[in-house]
Amino acid sequence: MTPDSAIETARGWLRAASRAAALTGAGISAESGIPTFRGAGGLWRNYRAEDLATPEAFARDPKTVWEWYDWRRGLIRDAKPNLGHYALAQLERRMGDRFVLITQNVDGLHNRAGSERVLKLHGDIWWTLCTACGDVRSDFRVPLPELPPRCAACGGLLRPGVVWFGEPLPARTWEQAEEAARTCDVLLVAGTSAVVYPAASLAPLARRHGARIIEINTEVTPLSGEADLCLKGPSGEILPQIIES
Ligand code: BV8
Ligand code: ZN
Repeated sequence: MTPDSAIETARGWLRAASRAAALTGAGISAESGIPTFRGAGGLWRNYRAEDLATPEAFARDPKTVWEWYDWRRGLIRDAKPNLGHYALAQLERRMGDRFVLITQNVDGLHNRAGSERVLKLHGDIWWTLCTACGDVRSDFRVPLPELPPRCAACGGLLRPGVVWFGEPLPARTWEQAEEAARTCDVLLVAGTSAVVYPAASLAPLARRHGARIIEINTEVTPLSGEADLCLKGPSGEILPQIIES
């Protein structure tokens, strides 16, 4: 299928959908200058993200893990949402609660682009959690005054409010994401390598419930063979084309 007719088909499916959902990954923020996990930018001081985003790494060396998050918070603070984020915010305005946005990203760019209902499967880099007293709060300071940062309430060690490998996803959020996948007619899957679970199980779940899967990615992924439509290219260019009214 030529890209134009594929774009036209995707637009038609989306317009005809009574319920739609989108699952986004790090690739949707790539055009905002934020490195993806498994692309070239996924390396930091020769560490792999998978080696830093774990409770074991944090227990062993909280300072180094926080240096990575502090560096990313700085990048994200200076980044701007791109046209892909804005297109999904527009889709939410058009469809209301018939549209659900699910993200694996912790950068908060969907919110900054105007999306109001965002299911954050892996948490939010702007939240901290106290490992001693459980205090949870948003903290936008960049850079943080000390690494690792300390709890204002009890002086305990803070951790980033994100879900690390080996940790369960927030239960209510995950239930809502599964419900969205089961009930949507169209699922857009944009900018994800589809290798991290359980997030990667949402597209097969949607498909089993009769949804059409539209993948938007610059590469082929393990999902590509199952998607009903694969739109190859940057999400910042493709999402506006398939969503514009
Ligand atoms: C859990 C938050 C259980 C932190 C993240 C073996 C087999 C299968 C599964 C497992 C296994 N071993 C372990 C597991 C489970 C594990 C997992 O899936 N591991 C993978 C690596 C195999 N999962 C977990 O541990 C999860 N928890 O299972 O708990 C449990 C249950 C009950 C009780 C106790 C335990 C937790 C997973 C969450 C981990 N946290 N992030 C942080 O961000 O700092 S995951 C991390 O990867 C990010 O959230 C990221 O979003 C996510 C997925 O990556 P992607 O978003 O897809 O990004 P990636 O770089 O990979 O790909 C970018 C894509 O964009 C590419 O395809 C590229 O082509 C494309 N792209 C680039 N530019 C563009 C573009 N596309 C469009 N436009 C562009 N411009
Ligand atoms: Zn505390």
